[in-house]
Amino acid sequence: MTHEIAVIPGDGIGQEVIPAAVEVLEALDIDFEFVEADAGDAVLEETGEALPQETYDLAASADATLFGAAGDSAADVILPLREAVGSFVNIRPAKAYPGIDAVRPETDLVFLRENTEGVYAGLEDRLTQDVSTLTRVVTESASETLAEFACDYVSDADDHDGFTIVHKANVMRETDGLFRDTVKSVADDRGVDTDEVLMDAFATRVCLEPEQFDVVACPNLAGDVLSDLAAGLVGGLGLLPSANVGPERALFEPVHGTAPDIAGEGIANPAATIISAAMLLEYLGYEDESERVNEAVEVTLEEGPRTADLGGDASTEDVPEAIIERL
Ligand code: GGG
Repeated sequence: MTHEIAVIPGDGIGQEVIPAAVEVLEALDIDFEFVEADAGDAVLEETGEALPQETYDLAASADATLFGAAGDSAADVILPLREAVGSFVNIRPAKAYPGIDAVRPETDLVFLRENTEGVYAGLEDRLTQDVSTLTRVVTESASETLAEFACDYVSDADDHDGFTIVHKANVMRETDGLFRDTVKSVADDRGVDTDEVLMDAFATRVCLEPEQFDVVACPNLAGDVLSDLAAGLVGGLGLLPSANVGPERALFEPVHGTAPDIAGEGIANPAATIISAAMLLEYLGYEDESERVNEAVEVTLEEGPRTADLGGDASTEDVPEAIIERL
């Protein structure tokens, strides 16, 4: 059976890390049809549209999507693309790898980030020259959907013992109050253990003792920010993959953005995108291939070649070559 994979490199280093991940996927004996499409700042400048309709339609119909990075037009690119695949959760694992210099080598976390609402609902206004506003949306239904997913996620694997609800319900009483109460109530009904931590306290505690945490369910912005913080604990953003999962489709992307400071130099670390491709393989049912890619990435991170962000001098292209040799 052929799987259609939408490939959307986006801006900046997305143009470099996506071909590296596609190269690894092509090296596997799987019937993939890759269909490339444009999105982002460059296409916005050319056509006046950051996300052409055909790119949206492709993501909405492909079996899975591999996305690179969004720049200034992120709100008009990645948010609608997540909507195109119906994604309700952004899974962001953050773990330290053997041989990589990490601030906290004991880190092994998975963020389950609500992916449709919160402050990313797009409800912003400029009322006067002096005043701008943003409406934060939290619904019981989206919180329930995330909670059901979190319960399934921790129940499906042997190595998770419940999850942590991260919120700021002591200040955002209505919105995060609803989020916390709904997630807790679903977990209680399902017999899944939870604890809860205020998001500011979480930021400190995860830096000091990341081993206290495992699976974290949180609102949209908190998940975006706290996973970047966790990247700092494990060796940088070049190591964090993600999956935007919906009921029937999913989109996979590195957590990092466009990295304009190094874009075009051929030195970007493709590891996060290749690990995202391994998540895509698992999602489509290719568990063995996914494991093989993850193992080859781990060996390559440990033994090299490594890009400059990890202390090496390899080019972006050197990395998939080494991974493919080790598959
Ligand atoms: N590949 C990740 C990416 O493009 N990040 C840019 C960004 O601003 N993302 C916001 C988000 O993940 O919600």
